[in-house]
Amino acid sequence: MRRRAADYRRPVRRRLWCWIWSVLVLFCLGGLVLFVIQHNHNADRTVRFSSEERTATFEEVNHRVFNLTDEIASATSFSRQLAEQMTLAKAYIIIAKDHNNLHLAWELSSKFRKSQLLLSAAALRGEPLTLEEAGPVIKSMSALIYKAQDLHYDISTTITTMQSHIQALEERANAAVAQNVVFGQLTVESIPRDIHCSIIKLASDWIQNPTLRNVADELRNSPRLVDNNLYHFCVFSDNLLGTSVVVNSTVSNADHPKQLVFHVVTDGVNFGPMQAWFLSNDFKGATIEVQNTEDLSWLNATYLEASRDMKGSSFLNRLRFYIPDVYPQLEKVVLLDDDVVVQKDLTSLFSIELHGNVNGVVETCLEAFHRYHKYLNFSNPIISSKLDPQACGWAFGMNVFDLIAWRKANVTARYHYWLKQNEDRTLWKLGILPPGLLAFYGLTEPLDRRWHVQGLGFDPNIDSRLIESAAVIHFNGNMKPWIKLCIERYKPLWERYINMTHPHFQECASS
Ligand SMILES: *[C@@H]1O[C@H](CO)[C@@H](O)[C@H](O)[C@H]1NC(C)=O
Ligand SMILES: *[C@@H]1O[C@H](CO)[C@@H](O)[C@H](O)[C@H]1NC(C)=O
Ligand SMILES: *[C@@H]1O[C@H](CO)[C@@H](O)[C@H](O)[C@H]1NC(C)=O
Ligand SMILES: *[C@@H]1O[C@H](CO)[C@@H](O)[C@H](O)[C@H]1NC(C)=O
Ligand SMILES: *[C@@H]1O[C@H](CO)[C@@H](O)[C@H](O)[C@H]1NC(C)=O
Ligand SMILES: CC(=O)N[C@H]1CO[C@H](CO)[C@@H](O)[C@@H]1O
Repeated sequence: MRRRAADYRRPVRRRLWCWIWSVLVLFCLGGLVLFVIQHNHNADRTVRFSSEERTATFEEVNHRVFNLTDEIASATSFSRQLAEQMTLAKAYIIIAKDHNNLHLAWELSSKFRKSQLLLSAAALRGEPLTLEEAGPVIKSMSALIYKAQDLHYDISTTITTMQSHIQALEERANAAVAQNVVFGQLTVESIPRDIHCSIIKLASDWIQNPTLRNVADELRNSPRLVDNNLYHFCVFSDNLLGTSVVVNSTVSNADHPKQLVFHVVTDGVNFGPMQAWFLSNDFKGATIEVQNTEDLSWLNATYLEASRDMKGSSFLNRLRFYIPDVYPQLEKVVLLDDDVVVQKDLTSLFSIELHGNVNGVVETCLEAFHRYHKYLNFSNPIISSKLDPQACGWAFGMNVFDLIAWRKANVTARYHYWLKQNEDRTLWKLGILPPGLLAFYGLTEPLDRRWHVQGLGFDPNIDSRLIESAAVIHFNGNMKPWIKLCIERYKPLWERYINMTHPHFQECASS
């Protein structure tokens, strides 16, 4: 009986291995493609440098990178064997941690680091790894991987972990591309010149046209802005095109656009142009209020002081933690980021039961990666004593906020509390998501995934049916639809909501 059982299991194991290896091969190919893309960026950069700047050192570095690429692609090289093992080891580190097998995870990590060191040493000196160097590491890593495999982790864990691992790597590769000099240049170059030109024309419209300003003044006192029978949306942004697409796509897909109210807050530079744009275009009768951060002076020294240490996130970004203060009469709002496109009527969001929670949001932990421990330092007792490291993460972009529950739970005070705890930056480093995860902890209601589909700014392989079924798609990531370096497949989804035949765009394009 026992033998039969063992015989029966073996083909399953073999299939698992086949599967793992095929994922691995695919993954390596993908990695290679990314590597080559990166390399091409480097090459691009070389071309952009003037001949004086093109020093020997620079060429040398590029040259070495190229040779390492070849080396890893070679079927017989030790670097390649090591790189493949590292991928597998990485996946098993995650699985082992998920199963609380910390010792195994630790052993694998230490071998992983050793391999990294070997590879980087080889890259630095520009020569392939030798059998003497690589042999012992490859052997001991094989033993560990065999041990991990022997612990019978089920196939579906392996599949999902591998997938999310690949996704996370892609994310990181894209981030690396973004930090690239080339990317910086592209971003600046590709905020198209004619858009700059149009924004200036809109600013002068605002200054020169008293009718526009009168209409805006009237709107400021409109009872619709505080009417809780209407549907209220907030957009805080300095990006005119992005904000216009958010508003236009929302009204274009609404069953009753006249019942929608948009509360846009922007900075001093964009205030005039946004006013002029929203007043002189047709948004199907929706109410659109534009405010200037400079006029939110009551968000006074106390509050600004509390978020003073939030380096790297602008005032507009942080404003989301003060929504009940900015709109004291409102009871429920939907917050939309300026890089989303709305594809369905959103009014039913407002009637979803939040069960007393403050924040209705789509969670992101379908992938094993996006849990709280990924964002926050759980070595710190302030965090680990109060939060569950496995709690599911989420992302800003489309949030339903119950402002009554918010005020009752003092979420803004919680936000201030966590900022204060993080004065020495040991809880998290950057961004508004970590303090958001903390401030809304235990006050979050998960929504159906189709309300908010993310990743259009970094993941080129999102399922078309998922995108089609999404109420809101989010271009989070670096490849925004308004820049040259965007993902072509998704660009039309955004572009169709901006009317480029506006006279200013026409004049600016031809000038
Ligand atoms: C700052 O604003 C808060 C909330 O609006 C208010 O309670 C407080 O009195 C203000 N402080 C100052 C110094 O104006
Ligand atoms: C919210 O904060 C106020 C003032 O800081 C405090 O009086 C009140 O008890 C707090 N409420 C809760 C539920 O923590
Ligand atoms: C995490 O918190 C611990 C305990 O406060 C601290 O020693 C460590 O430096 C923190 N890690 C980071 C990366 O800040
Ligand atoms: C709004 O989107 C529609 C497509 O649904 C487009 O025809 C129209 O030109 C857009 N309006 C503006 C002001 O961009
Ligand atoms: C686009 O803008 C032009 C000029 O403002 C306007 O005449 C036209 O009707 C708009 N088209 C759509 C589809 O909104
Ligand atoms: C494997 C490989 O392409 N190696 C290259 C490393 O750099 C030298 C010098 O340019 C080339 O001759 C090699 O072909």
